[in-house]
Amino acid sequence: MAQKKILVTRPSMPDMDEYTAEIKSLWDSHWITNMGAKHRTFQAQLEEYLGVGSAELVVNGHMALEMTLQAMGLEGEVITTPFTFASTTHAIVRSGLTPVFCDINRKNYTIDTSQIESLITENTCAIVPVHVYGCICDIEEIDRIAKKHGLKVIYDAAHAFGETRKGIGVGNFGDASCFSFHATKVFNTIEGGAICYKDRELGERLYDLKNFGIHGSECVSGIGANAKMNEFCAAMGICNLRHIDEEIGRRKKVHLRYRKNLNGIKGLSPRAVDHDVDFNYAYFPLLVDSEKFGADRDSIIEKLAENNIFARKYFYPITSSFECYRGMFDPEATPVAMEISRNILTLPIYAGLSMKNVDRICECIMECRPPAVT
Ligand code: T4K
Repeated sequence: MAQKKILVTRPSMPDMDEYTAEIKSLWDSHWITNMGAKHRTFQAQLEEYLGVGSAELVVNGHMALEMTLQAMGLEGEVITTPFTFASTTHAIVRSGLTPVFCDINRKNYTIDTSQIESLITENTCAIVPVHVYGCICDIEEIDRIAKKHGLKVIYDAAHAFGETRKGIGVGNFGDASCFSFHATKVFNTIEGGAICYKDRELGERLYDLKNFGIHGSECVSGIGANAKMNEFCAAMGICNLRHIDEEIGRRKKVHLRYRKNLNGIKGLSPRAVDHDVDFNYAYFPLLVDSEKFGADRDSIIEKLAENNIFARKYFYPITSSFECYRGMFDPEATPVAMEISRNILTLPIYAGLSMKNVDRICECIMECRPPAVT
């Protein structure tokens, strides 16, 4: 019998009645965008939840990155990693900057800080590290390097919503942290994002960029775009924020069940979880050593798909080898990123994924091994 499709993720949605109650006032006010009541409420609640001084709400995580790079008035080279979603690299390039790719570490696939300084030139203006899969970068070392060389640090925190390290909210690190609230994220506003920052002037420039630079009905003092979060998305944020701790708790159970099933299997490495991090269980990456396991990443993906289970190759290929960048970068310059990207898959994880289905997914993976190694 064909089983129901299991996708890599499934957006969390509040009870329909809860959302309907939340948006009812929009029919009274007819104020549905341009920093209305929901926007203001959600912004305040978000700042409190993330434990940050200031957060600017925007239309999506990508614009959070682009606007931050632009608001800082950066020029020249930006050190970043290619083991990420297209958005990180595209945001740098679309802002007129040149990405310089640093390799990642094998421990948690974030930027290899031991290589950053060798990539700094007189044209380097910033570092854009990625908390990939919600693994927090080596923030102390990045901070040290940035201070020593006078560089800005903008974290791509798209995967790290709600996480803390040593009790400090992830949005407090660097000069700015950019979050994504896309449907596929741990926390969603359908589409949406936010930039957490400390510098008040940066906040003013971000606001200009998100709202055409308008300051009052007759004053336009900045050359801005339009990246406002609308009231329906903000209302979704208000509802989903009420349930976020429960959501993360349910994801944790899925994560632990995967670990219980897969730990100790030769050739399979679930990513390590740092003990000083309060994790959000955004993704479940699994690194496959085909020689030891007896099957490679792609054959596992295929086998799962035959069983209506759709894991993903986040993040393959690495961004420096994208077709649109052909000839511009050398993907071989980041061999660890290349290797991990070729051998990693992300398994389905979301709050509503049953333990029965987690077990089924793991059984399918185990069935990929040839009889000789079982
Ligand atoms: N930086 C990083 C490191 C990021 O990972 C991202 C986004 C960004 C920046 C930019 O943030 P945003 O501008 O997106 O806010 C998905 C997401 O669209 C993207 O937000 C995310 N990263 C990326 C890692 O994953 P795709 O191309 O894989 O999406 P798609 O449509 O294939 O959906 C993935 C799965 O989710 C599907 O199997 C089905 C399921 N799904 C998806 C949607 C949209 C649903 O069940 N319901 C839905 O409504 O990029």
